[in-house]
Amino acid sequence: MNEHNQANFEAKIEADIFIEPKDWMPDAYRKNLIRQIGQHAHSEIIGMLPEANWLTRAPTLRRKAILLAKIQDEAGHGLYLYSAAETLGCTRQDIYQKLLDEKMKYSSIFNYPSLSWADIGVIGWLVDGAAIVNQVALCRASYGPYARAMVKICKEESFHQRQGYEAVMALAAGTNEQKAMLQDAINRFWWPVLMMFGPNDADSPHSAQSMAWKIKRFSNDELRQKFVDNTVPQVEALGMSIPDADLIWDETIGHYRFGEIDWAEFYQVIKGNGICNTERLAAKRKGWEDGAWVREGAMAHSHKQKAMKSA
Ligand code: FAQ
Repeated sequence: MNEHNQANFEAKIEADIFIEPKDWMPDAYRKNLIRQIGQHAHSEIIGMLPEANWLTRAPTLRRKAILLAKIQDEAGHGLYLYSAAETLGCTRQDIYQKLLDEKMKYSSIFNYPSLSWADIGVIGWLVDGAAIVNQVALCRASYGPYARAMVKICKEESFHQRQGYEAVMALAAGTNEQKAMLQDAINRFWWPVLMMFGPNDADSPHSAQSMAWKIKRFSNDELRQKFVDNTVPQVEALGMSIPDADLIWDETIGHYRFGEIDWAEFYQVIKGNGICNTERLAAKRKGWEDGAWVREGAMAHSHKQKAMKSA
């Protein structure tokens, strides 16, 4: 029976037929998906924090309304992804608790502070830009609920990326002070954004199996390269520079070559030792505790409704 199930699963993967929640799947496939989708969901909601830091200080009402809408979108992305993870048999409460207990990760990028208004433009442009490159590939992930969630998320991320670029274009066309603020934000975010794609392929423990299962369609290095190739011309169009002395266009391969990422920094950040790790988790723990009365109220309401229906 198990052999038949395994063969059926492999045939679907081979034929690019989505695996759906009620289909048989290997335990390791399920576990790996809960890990990746859960961490992805956590990233979306932790990612709200650096942007929320600037909500009260957005320079105009228009910028504030856009930022508010973007942050709400990120909450929505978290909800789609927690729901997708739940279709695999975990509970939202369990994986959320694992985030709070530091047993599950979230994207390294959100452990860097948002120090200036330019950071908000750069987060929309570069962070969402990197997220799109990664997530467009995930629209064809082999697990149906994950792939479908990604389609809607990518549409919204495209809006985020465009609004970010529009915000940095305004700064790039502004005063010398505004230009300097933008350059400083690019300098601080460039390398952490490249780290979003994960370790080099040779050091990525999950990649080979995730590629074989078609959860990942492109490797970490392939997606990072695609992001660099897409983004360098955008930086040039702004009249800004990239903080990488080794960055050059290589005509022979048709790609940019770029310098070595500081992997020691990356591993420190994902171990919990980044600039903002403690602050981010403290904010989430406080939110969870402060929201206890809402959960209790919702449960009491639900019990009351059930009792009324069965009466
Ligand atoms: N940060 O073997 P691999 C966004 C971990 S959404 C932290 O290569 P994998 C939208 C990895 O989990 C951004 N940890 O792993 C937004 C694993 O640890 P584990 C989030 C990282 O899974 C914008 C270990 O290292 N996007 O930004 C990172 O095959 C603005 C070994 O790595 C996603 O999550 C990292 N950067 O590949 C929101 C996309 N990289 O689990 C708000 C979905 C690696 O063994 C504001 N995820 N690790 O303890 C993926 O595509 C993959 O999970 C990768 C990593 C590519 C991130």
